[in-house]
Amino acid sequence: MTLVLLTGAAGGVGTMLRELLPPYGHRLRLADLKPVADAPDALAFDLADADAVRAAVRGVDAVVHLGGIALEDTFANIAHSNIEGTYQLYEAVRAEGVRRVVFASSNHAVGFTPLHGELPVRADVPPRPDTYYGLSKVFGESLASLYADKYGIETVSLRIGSCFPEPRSPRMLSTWLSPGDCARLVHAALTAPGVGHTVVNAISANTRAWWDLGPARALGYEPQDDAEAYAGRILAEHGELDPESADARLLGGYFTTL
Ligand code: NAI
Ligand code: 15L
Repeated sequence: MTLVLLTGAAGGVGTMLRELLPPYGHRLRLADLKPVADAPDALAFDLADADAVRAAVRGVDAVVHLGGIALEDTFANIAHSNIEGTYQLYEAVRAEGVRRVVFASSNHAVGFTPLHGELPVRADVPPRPDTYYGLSKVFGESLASLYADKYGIETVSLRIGSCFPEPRSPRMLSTWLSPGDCARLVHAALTAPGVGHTVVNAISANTRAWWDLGPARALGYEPQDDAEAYAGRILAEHGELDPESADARLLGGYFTTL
């Protein structure tokens, strides 16, 4: 049984993982800026508050770091929650001797990667952020690399596609990460030996996938779901992807136009 700090526990992914991670043997300490529904013991603090972050991290075996702004925003807001917040998290982890972080990165760290090049897109493509939000994920991945090399703190950075209960658009038929596969991948990232800093693409076994899952599978991830099960309904509602649209041409889709 490991004790894991889950930041961003009030959010969409946090709410799903709260239910799905404990059966894998992980005990959770929940944290968010906002109150967490039905969890009176959850910690409430801003990730940029160094003392609060350090107290939250004390005594845990690992951190699943979901907290932060999850869409495009002003640079000031992104800098506060995602850049300062992630820095404070890693400083606390270093000071308290925590060995492992699973970092919720995003496809938007590489969102300007074209989809007309070599497919599937590998996890070692160069950074090509599509927003200030994506830029903050590049920062998070680089911070994880620095703390792995300098202090031996291990991180798996998950470049998540689209993690929702069901895919919501034609693009998500390629980018969906189901809740169950998210939990499988986070568990693999928490337990695989010797990860140093590893970046993996994080989607389900989608028939229309654009992303290579080799590095995720090397951690022991075996996805069970495929967005294709929803294709009939999604395509009847929205039609096929327009090949000229940003969603069809670039990995980050419409974020590249924001
Ligand atoms: P969300 O917006 O539902 O949850 C994020 C949580 O972080 C919120 O509950 C919010 O209160 C908290 N938060 C924001 N700023 C904070 C701060 N300064 N201090 C403390 N807590 C703060 O987002 P979601 O969808 O659950 O995503 C979770 C993580 O996964 C995010 O880091 C997001 O960037 C990443 N991700 C999510 C994807 C998805 O499809 N849901 C895709 C790619 C990445
Ligand atoms: C993300 O990084 C966002 O947090 C999420 O809300 C989705 O929009 C997702 O990417 C996506 O690309 O679908």
